[in-house]
Amino acid sequence: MLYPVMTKSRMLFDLSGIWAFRMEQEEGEGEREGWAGKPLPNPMTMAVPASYNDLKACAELRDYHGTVYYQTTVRLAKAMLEERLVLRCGAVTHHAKVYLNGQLVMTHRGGFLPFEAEVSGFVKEGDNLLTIAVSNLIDHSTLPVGEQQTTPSGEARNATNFDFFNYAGINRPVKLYTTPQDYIADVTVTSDVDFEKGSATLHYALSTLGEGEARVEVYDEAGQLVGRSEGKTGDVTIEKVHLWQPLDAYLYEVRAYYERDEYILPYGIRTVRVEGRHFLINERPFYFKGYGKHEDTYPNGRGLNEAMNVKDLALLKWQGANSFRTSHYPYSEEMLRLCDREGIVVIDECPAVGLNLRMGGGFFGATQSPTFDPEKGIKTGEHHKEVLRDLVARDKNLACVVIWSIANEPDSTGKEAADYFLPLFKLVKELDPQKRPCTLVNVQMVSFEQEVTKEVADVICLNRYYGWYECGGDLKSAEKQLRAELEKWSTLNKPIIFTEFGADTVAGFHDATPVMFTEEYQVDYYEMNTRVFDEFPAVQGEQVWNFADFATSQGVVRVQGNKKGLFTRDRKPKMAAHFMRKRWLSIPNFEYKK
Ligand code: GCB
Repeated sequence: MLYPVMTKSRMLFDLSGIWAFRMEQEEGEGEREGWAGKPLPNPMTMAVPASYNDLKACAELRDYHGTVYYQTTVRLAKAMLEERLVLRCGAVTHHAKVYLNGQLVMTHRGGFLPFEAEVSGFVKEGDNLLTIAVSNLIDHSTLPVGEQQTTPSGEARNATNFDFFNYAGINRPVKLYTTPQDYIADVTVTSDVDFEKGSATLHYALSTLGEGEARVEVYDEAGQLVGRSEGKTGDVTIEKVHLWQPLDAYLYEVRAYYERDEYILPYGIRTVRVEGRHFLINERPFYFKGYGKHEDTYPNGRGLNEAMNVKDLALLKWQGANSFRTSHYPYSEEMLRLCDREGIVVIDECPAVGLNLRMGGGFFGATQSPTFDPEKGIKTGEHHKEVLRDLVARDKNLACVVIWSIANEPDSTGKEAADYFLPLFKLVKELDPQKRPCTLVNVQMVSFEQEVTKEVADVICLNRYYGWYECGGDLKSAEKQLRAELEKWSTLNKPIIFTEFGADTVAGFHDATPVMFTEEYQVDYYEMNTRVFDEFPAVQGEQVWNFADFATSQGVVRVQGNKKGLFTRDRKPKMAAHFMRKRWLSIPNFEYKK
């Protein structure tokens, strides 16, 4: 799905701002009372985009369970009605029903991907009432996975089967845009690089609706036309190509035309593939240095925070890092476009987290049951495919995305898991025009012997907590176990990336004899783990858990949130941030391990 942009044929309106807002007091109240068709009764004010949870000082809203209503009046000029008008939501978490003037325009399931509909038939010149009903309920059929429960005091509770706060609301911008009646619905671009000649050929395909002539023009960063081609599909060869490189981004502009319509796509040219234990970007072995992150800031919650996105990438560069994983859901298009601009390498993860009921769901509330049990297990199969389809459709043209992550820490053992996950690898390979490498992030509880995706995964991604959950406080034993495990994974002759390793650390806790939760212990933890990584040629990357402290469900293992950040939640470095900075500044992006 195309990101909405302003061009000479397309008008774009961002509906961000203050909307009216109301919680349902009981399920179905909004529909019964017809809230979508009239001004909400006694509304609160609410910022869009943002998660609603932390925006007022009340626990009722923070821990709300159910459906809330957002509403705004959209005043349309006549000129907008003369074109094809589309309403687009960047992400509504987790489920949305969108109404215009009381009429249902579209519904959407899943909280981290965009959706849109043509609304020309639903609107009129002047005032239009836009209402979005948002549900935050998650269960065994949603991604991420949760569970509906009742507390001992009789209240409905949304148990999350994952370790991040269930922030909800209109988390990304709502926009209106126009296109001509004959329009470009999608643009797909792939490229072949001839490294000897220093040239590249772009292969493009426009999907269009209506009647018309199509062509494509490609411009360099100086605004010079470097190639063009006629037709809905075609090739454009660029001599003396300027490649997109990690931390040295270069973006061409692919300008697609179809009759009166123009769409402009920034496009970085680079290659990516796996060869043996090397992960090659532009044919050179790349070493991943960076983080698992979250979209998590105060008080925005998971709401788009562009200022913090800019800051985070600046801190990433300050640390000598070059990459991150969008743990544990697709991040905003705004963030990924920023990564394309800044040359940050991204592992793009779908929201498949919590598919591990057999493991008791960790500490986070779901009931233990066989993960794939037809009755008590997960029922995410079809939805998982849908989400992967939408994810690839959204991000397929981005240079920054170099790996697709199919799931984080699922129960990937046994025949049922193989039946569930192996087809997903196949599907992503089919869907992705660039055929990027795919992975599934392995949990420590699933051993080398048990992991059913290790043969099909192009890259082995490991989340390991030796020195924390395993051998906590005993780094000597932790080191021994980590080494023993790495011996096994190394035999696969595939690149291994540690996509998580970390230790909870409360900023300001210190001790001369390092103990868990102190800044000294976090430094020792990272020193030990990275020393072992350096011994193994197959380890081609290290992404710490986590970039910054983040909000999560309450529980005895969390101290006002998950404290494994190298930075605090307000982005102040802990001692380990300086330690990793020193290390990463001394590790080159390429050819660290030949
Ligand atoms: C994990 C999960 C991550 C948690 C982390 C932790 O394995 O993938 O979501 O936050 O551990 O801190 O326990």
